[in-house]
Amino acid sequence: MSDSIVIIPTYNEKENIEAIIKAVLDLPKVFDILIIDDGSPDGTAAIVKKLQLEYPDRLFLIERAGKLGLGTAYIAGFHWVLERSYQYIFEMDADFSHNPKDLLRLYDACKIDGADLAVGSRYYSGVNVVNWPMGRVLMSYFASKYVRIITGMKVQDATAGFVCYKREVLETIDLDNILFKGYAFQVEMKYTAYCLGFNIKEVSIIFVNRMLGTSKMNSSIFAEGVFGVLRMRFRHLFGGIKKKQ
Ligand SMILES: Nc1nc2c(ncn2[C@@H]2O[C@H](COP(=O)(O)OP(=O)(O)OP(=O)(O)O)[C@@H](O)[C@H]2O)c(=O)[nH]1
Ligand SMILES: [Mg+2]
Repeated sequence: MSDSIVIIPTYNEKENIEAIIKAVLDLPKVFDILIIDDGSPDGTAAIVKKLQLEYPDRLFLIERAGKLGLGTAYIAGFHWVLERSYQYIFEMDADFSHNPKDLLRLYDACKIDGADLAVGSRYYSGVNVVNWPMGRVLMSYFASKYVRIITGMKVQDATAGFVCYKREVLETIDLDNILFKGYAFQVEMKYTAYCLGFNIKEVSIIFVNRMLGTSKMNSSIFAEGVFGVLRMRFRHLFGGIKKKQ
């Protein structure tokens, strides 16, 4: 078994799922994969099950009844991973917006450079986003600026969904106390790690807009982000962010 596992949440990713799994499994370093599929109507889970016959010891699947949100998908994945002995746990999208090759750089940032949480950052050195409509770039870029102003956390890409956690971070965070389901989940995990004193390191990546499949981004996810960050700040001010007992 590898020391590292990549958690990939999926909802209707039939066009991408086989290719993204093979891209990770073909990397020079051994990564296992855990797919969290929310009952995708397009049959994504069936494709994963077929591939599991080829990779029984490296490819795992959790199926959930319906679309329950990216945040809760990762929390379910973290609990599964913590029942096993993985030391490095990654978050990655299924649509090739994140380049699987960058997993190695996130791994090194934790394993060699001492980060507790390594963030694949679109905004660490300029704006590294390809083919995203200008509106999305501005919304995402200013969302991170807004998070920095409200929380004081010096992370350039606070909503980044491409990260590596050292096991200790997930063991320390009270995962069942994480509130947010959508993109605010990504901010909340980084802010909670920051408030608990963990060392966050950004690694510059290039984010490429998805070529295949459809976006799951919607206005309610955006609204959760705006008000959620304020709620996180107040929660911290009133001692609500604690280590898992
Ligand atoms: N399990 C699960 N996965 C989800 C859910 N929503 C999104 N995902 C997956 O989370 C990842 C990120 O979602 P995307 O739709 O790519 O979000 P995005 O990158 O902001 O939007 P695009 O720019 O259109 O790609 C993808 O792998 C999705 O399939 C969900 O509710 N449940
Ligand atoms: Mg995407």
